[in-house]
Amino acid sequence: MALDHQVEKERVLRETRTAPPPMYRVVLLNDDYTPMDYVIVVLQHFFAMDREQATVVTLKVHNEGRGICGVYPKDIAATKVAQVTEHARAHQHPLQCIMEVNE
Ligand code: NFA
Repeated sequence: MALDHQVEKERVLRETRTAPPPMYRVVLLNDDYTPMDYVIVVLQHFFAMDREQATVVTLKVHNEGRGICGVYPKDIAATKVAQVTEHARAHQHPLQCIMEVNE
């Protein structure tokens, strides 16, 4: 009967449902050596911020020790961390960029 069919469809949906994949925060950590202007440029370039947003995040990192650059799926977050770290090392800055699960 059509009703049995609908009930069965609902059971299959219930039993095959999976949680959405976790998202990851990309976080910058403060240090005593990386120039403020460099961090602002990095945030504009790799995280598509305008200068004003980038300045807010940079000052947050400087004053509070860390700041969130964005929240992404795992592979995108890992690529951002690698790109920022490579760019910083290529310019001899000790800037640290990490990712952490967002719940
Ligand atoms: N604390 C750094 C300085 O005073 C600036 C900085 C900001 C470094 C954000 C790293 C991240 N030059």
